[in-house]
Amino acid sequence: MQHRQLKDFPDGFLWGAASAAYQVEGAWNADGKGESVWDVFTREPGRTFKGSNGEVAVDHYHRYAEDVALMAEMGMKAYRFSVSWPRIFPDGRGTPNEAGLAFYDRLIDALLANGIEPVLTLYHWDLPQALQAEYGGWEDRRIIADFAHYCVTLFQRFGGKVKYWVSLNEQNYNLTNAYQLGTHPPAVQDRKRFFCANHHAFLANATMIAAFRQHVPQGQIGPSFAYSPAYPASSAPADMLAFENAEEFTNYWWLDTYCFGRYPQAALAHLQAAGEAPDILPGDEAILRNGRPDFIGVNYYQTLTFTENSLDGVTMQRINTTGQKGTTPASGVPGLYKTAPNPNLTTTNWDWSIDPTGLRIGLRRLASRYALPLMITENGLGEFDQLEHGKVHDSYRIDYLRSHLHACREAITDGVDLIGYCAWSFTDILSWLNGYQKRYGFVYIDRDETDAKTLQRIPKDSFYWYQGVIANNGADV
Ligand code: BGP
Repeated sequence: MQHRQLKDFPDGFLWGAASAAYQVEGAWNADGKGESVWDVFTREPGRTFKGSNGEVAVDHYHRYAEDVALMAEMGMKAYRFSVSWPRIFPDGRGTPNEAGLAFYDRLIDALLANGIEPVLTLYHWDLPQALQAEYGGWEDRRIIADFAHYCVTLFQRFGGKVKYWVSLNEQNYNLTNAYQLGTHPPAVQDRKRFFCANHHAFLANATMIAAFRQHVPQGQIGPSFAYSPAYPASSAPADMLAFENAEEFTNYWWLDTYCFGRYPQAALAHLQAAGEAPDILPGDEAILRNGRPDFIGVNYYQTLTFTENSLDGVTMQRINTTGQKGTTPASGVPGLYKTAPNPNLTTTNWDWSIDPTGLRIGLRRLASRYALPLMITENGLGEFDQLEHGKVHDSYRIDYLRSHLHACREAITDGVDLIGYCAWSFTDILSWLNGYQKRYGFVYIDRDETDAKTLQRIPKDSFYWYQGVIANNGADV
């Protein structure tokens, strides 16, 4: 579809940027905060790049006022951040920690005072360690009530001033790493346990959305999904089938369940035959159907291309966490699909394909299938940046963001109801497994894996570029 003229971004479009508590806040044990699973996991040798962790991160907990002032200078209209569950409930449940709630009050109030819409993520992976230790976190149905209690506490406290809420961030990516690859806590590799934990996360998500309707009736809520639209490696029927398998198992397994309240049929039948399906109890389907979101949050970085994979073929492989280009092996599920290179696309140094058209394709697929508004809750380029004479000339990041924003505009012209765009990330932050060398921010942070240095904030070239984009509502992208 080629357009002679593109539509403008709508009035009130949420031009933003995003972060997550563990990746920016630091202050890991300040003011009564409890431990999260990440506080414990990163202390174990060999888990993260050079043993990096979020104990200090970029010290946003203490420097949030300076960071919000920079957001205001940039003209940002929205800031997506997450609340740290163990900062509110050090033991996962019980009586809330007032000092933790007060921090987010200060942050939200500072955003609102600067005309920046807060977009609050309820869960970005930092589960209270107490709940992991007590009953295995997402593997036990007790998590559903504890998560609801935590969320309702936030609804009651912030519901009057926060309109946009993100329920679970990248349930698909986080739990795949946690229970299939063994690369996020609790570092398990077991498909049955994976689908079980994932089912509980769906139930927790839907239960909490039902509570949201009671407590924040004017608000909007949706999950953030790590969305890599699938391509077939060729038009050979075997590749097309592998592509269909990948779409069902890597995308629709989550999106259909969030939006339709049911699992995709072929994937469920396959798992039942393999003895890997989750236990679906009477009443679960009604809970899931009651949790339809108001919008879908889209975290888009890349498309993935798939080809057939024999029954004794490759299994799931770890991602590249070094930035050494070309070191990512094919990864897949035997008998279903495996990844293949796409010769039409270039990649980043971490082997993530760069594909703005894939974003347009993905937005259209979601809009057509689910008929919901979409918000891009993450999109960005992780790269090595160089600080030279106090400046960072990140023209490659500007190119990446501009081309993806252009794809957004094309999707809007195609009829997609896109309400916002949150670039990942505002400042440089800790990358979960990649340390501090894989930078995403508009604002450079003076620190590395081994030394927290000055933590000085230095706007990059992309900061001033995005400032201009926002000022003219994207008319030039
Ligand atoms: C998403 C996460 C973010 C962020 C981003 C970049 O999966 O929601 O928290 O980390 O990806 O990923 P990475 O840091 O691995 O490059």
